[in-house]
Amino acid sequence: MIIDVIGGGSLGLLYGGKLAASGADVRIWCRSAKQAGEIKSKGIFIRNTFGAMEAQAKPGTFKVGILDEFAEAWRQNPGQWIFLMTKQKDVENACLMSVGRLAMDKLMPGNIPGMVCFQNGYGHMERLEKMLPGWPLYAAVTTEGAKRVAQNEVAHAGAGTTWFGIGRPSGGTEGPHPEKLEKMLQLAGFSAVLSNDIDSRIYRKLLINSVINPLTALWNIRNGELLASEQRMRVMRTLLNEALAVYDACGIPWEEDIWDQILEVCHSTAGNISSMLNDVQSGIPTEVDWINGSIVDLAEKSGIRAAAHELITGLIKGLTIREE
Ligand code: KPL
Repeated sequence: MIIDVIGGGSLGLLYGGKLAASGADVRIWCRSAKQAGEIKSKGIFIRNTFGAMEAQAKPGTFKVGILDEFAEAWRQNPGQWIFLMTKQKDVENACLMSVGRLAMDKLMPGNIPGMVCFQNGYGHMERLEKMLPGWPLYAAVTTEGAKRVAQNEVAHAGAGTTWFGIGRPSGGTEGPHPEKLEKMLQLAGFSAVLSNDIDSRIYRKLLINSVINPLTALWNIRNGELLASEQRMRVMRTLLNEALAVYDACGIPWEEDIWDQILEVCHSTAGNISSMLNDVQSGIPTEVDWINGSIVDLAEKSGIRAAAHELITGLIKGLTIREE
């Protein structure tokens, strides 16, 4: 079973590297030829929190290329699963350069690969469904913590769990042997779960990210530092309460203990830098439009306003000039 990993960011290197190191048949597709060349000649290194080597994908044990080459390589040797591991803002672009080209091929339903989409936030599954009608689209929610530290190296900041399942827009079309994919991921050392309730995981993660990510980014603090003062926790609560009112207005269910879950994530990832703070520190656009911006959109759709989420979206966008 061939797995094509689209994206050479932190998650792409983590999953691609660990899968290749476990002997899985993996092809990794990067945006830049420089990164592809670096990975091809040196392989992929995954280090744990103490800097020790957790896994190493040796050169020659997997394939690597640039996005532009994906469609032709796939036509010559079709793969069964695609992991879309780009950021939300790059979904369309990366897709147009790679997977989207296969959409014109009129593949027979049994030959269409399953695609697992690892984006944070909300909205990408609907957009992908328009680009890839009839494809088996799976959404993934992961609590793995990873940071790319070199073109071919990733620091595995915290082992988590990855749930994947058929996202709502896919209309229930199954990918090829999803249980086999689950096993392959487990064999590679991931705690992977094939879920039949992925939408509630997505909505729960959206709540968690919409509270932790913008505040850590705005205050330039690690996740655990959110718990350091009553005042910070009151701001967290304000964002959460507003998001819950939006969920109620949209008829989206939420769990009674969601506040405790958020506090638990702050504890268990206390030393981590959130992905949004990481983007701000790297001076690149954040995913705020698809996290807090999604709460604002959901609110608008149900005729209410999410003023706090609107405000925080604007404040975060002000932090990275290129987002203007
Ligand atoms: O998912 C995360 C992120 O940083 O995007 C959390 C859960 C906040 C962990 O850092």
